[in-house]
Amino acid sequence: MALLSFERKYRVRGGTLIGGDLFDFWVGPFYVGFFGVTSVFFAVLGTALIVWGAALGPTWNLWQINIAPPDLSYGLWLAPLADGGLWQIITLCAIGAFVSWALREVEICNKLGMGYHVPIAFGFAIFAYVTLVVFRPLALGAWGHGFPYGIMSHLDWVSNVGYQFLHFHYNPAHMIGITLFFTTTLALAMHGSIILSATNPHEKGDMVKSSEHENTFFRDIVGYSIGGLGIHRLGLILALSAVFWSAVCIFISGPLWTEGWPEWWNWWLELPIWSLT
Ligand code: UQ1
Repeated sequence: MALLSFERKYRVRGGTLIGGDLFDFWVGPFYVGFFGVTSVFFAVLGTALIVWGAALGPTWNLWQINIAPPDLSYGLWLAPLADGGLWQIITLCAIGAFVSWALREVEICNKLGMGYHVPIAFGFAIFAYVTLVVFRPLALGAWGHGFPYGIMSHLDWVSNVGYQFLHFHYNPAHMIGITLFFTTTLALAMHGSIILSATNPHEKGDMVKSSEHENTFFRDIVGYSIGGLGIHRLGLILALSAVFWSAVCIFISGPLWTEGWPEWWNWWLELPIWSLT
């Protein structure tokens, strides 16, 4: 089979970041690697600690289980396990698992001789998570500023932090983030639909259309085609920018700005040009 013979070609040792040949093998379709082992280790330990935290809590209702960070009074210290300490270790496990997964992606890229676009993209997601549970709590001086691990509780956290700044939609970085998220879905909707429309014939037996048809469609409709490779570059930069500005919008809320976000726009009213007489 073509796929299998290709896979045999790249299923060779090498490309690992540390440990040489240690765990440099596959189990079924999965590459293991040193970071596959650390991924599973952190994921299993973190999940077990979540179950432990749930057992300490008042409910097994999946929607209501909540593992909260320490009280603000603990500052940046370690907290007792039942009082936010579990949240702290679970956070370490999550970061350990996410970073291990990204490094396993890097090793697979090395084996295939490919660029690092996938691990870099995943790195942006990790960066956003770490901003929420490490960078911002560090900047505010307490782990208690991290978000709680629970389905409803993390939604409540988002809502509460939003209202703490009166109206989060006035946060300029939030505006940029939302715009980028919407533009990302626009780009993927356009891309997915143009590829399917070029692939699916009008009539049974019609030829599949070429990339020139895709170019021509966009030139006809908007006067410009970004091209088959270009749309993927655009999609990646849009998606990564959306994640980046989301991290910025929450990080500046508190460490850099403590009033309501609507007030931030007073800089406009306070421009000296309005008071010229
Ligand atoms: C596009 O121009 C293009 O090149 C042919 C694609 O590749 C298949 C696309 O998927 C899309 C969506 C476009 C249109 C994008 C712009 C920015 C005009």
